[in-house]
Amino acid sequence: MQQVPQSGDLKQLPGAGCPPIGLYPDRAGQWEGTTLGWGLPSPLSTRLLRLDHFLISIPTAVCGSDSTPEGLVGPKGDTGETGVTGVEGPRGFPGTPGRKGEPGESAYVHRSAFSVGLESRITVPNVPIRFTKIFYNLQNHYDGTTGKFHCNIPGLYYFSYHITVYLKDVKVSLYKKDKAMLFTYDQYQEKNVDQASGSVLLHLEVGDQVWLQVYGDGDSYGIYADNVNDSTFTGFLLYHDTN
Ligand SMILES: [Ca+2]
Repeated sequence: MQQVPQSGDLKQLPGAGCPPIGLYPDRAGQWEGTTLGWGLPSPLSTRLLRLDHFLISIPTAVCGSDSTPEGLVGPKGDTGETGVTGVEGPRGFPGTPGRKGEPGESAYVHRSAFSVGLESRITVPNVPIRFTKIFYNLQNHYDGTTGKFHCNIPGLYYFSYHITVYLKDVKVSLYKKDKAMLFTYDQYQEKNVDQASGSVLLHLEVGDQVWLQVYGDGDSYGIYADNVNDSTFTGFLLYHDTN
């Protein structure tokens, strides 16, 4: 049988670090909670009084481990305003060096170029024209004895020729591996000097040969040559093959 508390009884509720809370029975013999001046704020006192009998059954709600009574969880509040951007922090330490990179392409520079001129008149058709005036042929990929360029580096090549035409028509073909790739035909005008030219990009493999020669069996030997008026033949490697 539960003992009816008497007015003036003082009970201490359990709880670590909990300040004592006095419980007084009211006149009806019911427990009524209030603080006894142990430093708890006045709103808490009011709250406890309002809880009335409920205090006895849940003493931990009155006095938790942090000595603060816990109420029911309220609804989540609104999101607060964004705070002011903080002050920039101090500069960090240098990072560790990265890994060594992969080996690059060979530094070897692929070079192949020639530029030659005509020194003597052409008299025979359908054979390579021999340009014997050498403007540039450092790699010796052009052979002045045959008039042919020999490919030593596979890749894309640019070829061009500029021909002075005098007294007769000119029919010239640029050959690659015994096949005519370009045809240039110029009709000579009486009492005049004409020009004929051609250029092309060709992909060559090692061993391929490129040259110029007069085509047809007609009277087409008008390619002019002397010491000052040059008919020229030029070629150079534009890109070498990478695979
Ligand atoms: Ca003409």
